[in-house]
Amino acid sequence: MKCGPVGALAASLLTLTLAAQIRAQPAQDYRGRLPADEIIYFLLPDRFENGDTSNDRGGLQGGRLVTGFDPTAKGFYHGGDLKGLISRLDYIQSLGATAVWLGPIFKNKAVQGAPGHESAGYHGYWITDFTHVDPHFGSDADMHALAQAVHARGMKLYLDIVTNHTADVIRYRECPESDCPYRSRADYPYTRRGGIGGEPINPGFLGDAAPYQTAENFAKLTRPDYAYTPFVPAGEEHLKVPDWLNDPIYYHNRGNSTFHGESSTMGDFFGLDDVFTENPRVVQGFIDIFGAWIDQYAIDGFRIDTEQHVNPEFWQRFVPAMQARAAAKGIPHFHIFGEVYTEDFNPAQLARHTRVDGLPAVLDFGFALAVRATVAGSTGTDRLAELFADDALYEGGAPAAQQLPTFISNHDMGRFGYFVRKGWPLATEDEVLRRVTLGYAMLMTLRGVPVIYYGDEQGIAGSGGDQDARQDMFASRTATYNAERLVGTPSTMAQSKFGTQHPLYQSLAALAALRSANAALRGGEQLVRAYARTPGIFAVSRLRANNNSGANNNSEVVVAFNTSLQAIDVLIEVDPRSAHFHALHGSCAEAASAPGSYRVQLAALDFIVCAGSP
Ligand SMILES: [Ca+2]
Ligand SMILES: [Ca+2]
Ligand SMILES: [Ca+2]
Repeated sequence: MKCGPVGALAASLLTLTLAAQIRAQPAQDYRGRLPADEIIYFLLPDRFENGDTSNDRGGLQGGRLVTGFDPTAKGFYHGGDLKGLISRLDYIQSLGATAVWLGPIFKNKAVQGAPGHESAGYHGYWITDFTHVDPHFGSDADMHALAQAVHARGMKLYLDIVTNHTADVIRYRECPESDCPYRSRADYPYTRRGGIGGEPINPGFLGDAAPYQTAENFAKLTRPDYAYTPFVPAGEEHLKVPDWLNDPIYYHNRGNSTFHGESSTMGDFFGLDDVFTENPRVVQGFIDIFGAWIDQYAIDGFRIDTEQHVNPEFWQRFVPAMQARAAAKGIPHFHIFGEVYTEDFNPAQLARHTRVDGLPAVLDFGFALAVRATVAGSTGTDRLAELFADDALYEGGAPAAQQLPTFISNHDMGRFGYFVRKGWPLATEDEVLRRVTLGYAMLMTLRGVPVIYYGDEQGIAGSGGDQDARQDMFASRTATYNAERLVGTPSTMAQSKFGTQHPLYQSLAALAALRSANAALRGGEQLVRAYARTPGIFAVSRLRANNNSGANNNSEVVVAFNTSLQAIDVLIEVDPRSAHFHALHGSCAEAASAPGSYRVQLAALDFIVCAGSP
């Protein structure tokens, strides 16, 4: 019945050998890897490692409401920076990650919010200067050093970018508290000031619809006061960089989004200034901004924040421009994946953004919810089968779904350990650890590009989403974090957490090594082999993609999971040519039971990875 961590410990020697081999590869090899070959490690620079205490206040003088620095408050800067990250790249690479997805590092408005409700831009999503690194995180020179260090290891660097909004700088005369309700295009047309009874303005402007997104039409939009009267507060007239971003004409100025209807793309995200992304001047502005980051730092890909709040035509121009910019820089497989955050994460809604917007990939929220339902909940494994059947919806179909970044924890929803404890409140700590291990086993072996959320490998679970899922890897001074119970260790959040002995670190490293060594697990076609209406068996075959992999790679790799608390003993269908099997993880039957049939025996919450051969 022993499973997970013990098996992983046995595999850890193999892991370290493979990790050393991966590190020994010539660094330029990384450029040849496809997006699906990567294992992504997602971290928030403020919360990862503090390599330089002299930048903790971002060069600002004063209290926390000026500098944004308060390591005791979860909504403020804690001191992490790029130098700290550079010092921990060995830790990340030893885990088996091949790419780092860095939370936004652009200069932010340090503190925002109404009196008594202030918080800081530690998360990086309140950008004022799109062209420089936030001084809390270091300097542009530190960014160069980071990009160089990552690439020298043969790893890739993905930036988290925002084009939907900037920091909250613009205010409206009608409601200075930033709580203005959304005013629609019908009620407040562009051609009247403050509603249909108002004075005529912007004569000849035909609006923002796709056929009219031309420089000629937008030259007629000269007044931004059709819905509200926007203004930039005194002293902040040139806060944003590049300077064109300071002109209210380049914003929608229609009040706060309700996240429904037209306000989804035109409304302010909780007061954050919503950019007029239909205007070709704005499109070119963002192409220039983010193209320069590719040019200067040889960035390998972008994660796009709040993607669904920007009009499709913007992406139809922006995405090819970024791919061309990267290709010109010698980066052939630049990856772009959008955050499409919807109410139920229906794959149809996610896939729409690959078909209409032309995004190469979106973050697979559907995967996160399916694993949560089946492993942190008690939904039948048919939930997973349904998810993968819908891969047909993505532009390019199932092969394109191979490059969707998958995850089970993130900075907004929360960590998988939290969901397990919430879903199984009576579970023993051993069961919680097994469930988190099983969830990560699915992430590392099923189709998609695995994204490991920093700190999960140390057993960080947290108490919720957002600020409650953004803990410090360095010794925390935040009381709520320090009161948390970690999974799989008696350590506390008050200690630095960069050891490599945690059972989840060991399991993840073993799985990462397995994935990196096996082409079928990275980009192989996935056939769902077995599932049930109840918790229990879920099995797939990964079939090796046609490539020039070594002779000892098998054509079929069977991966089987048991999501139930009972042992299972079942037959699953396999390729009739797979007569023999050897174990890549766990205990695998050595031969098929008959051509096309394979016996799977699994302890509670266990999994196996078995490579077939003729
Ligand atoms: Ca620092
Ligand atoms: Ca605003
Ligand atoms: Ca928008």
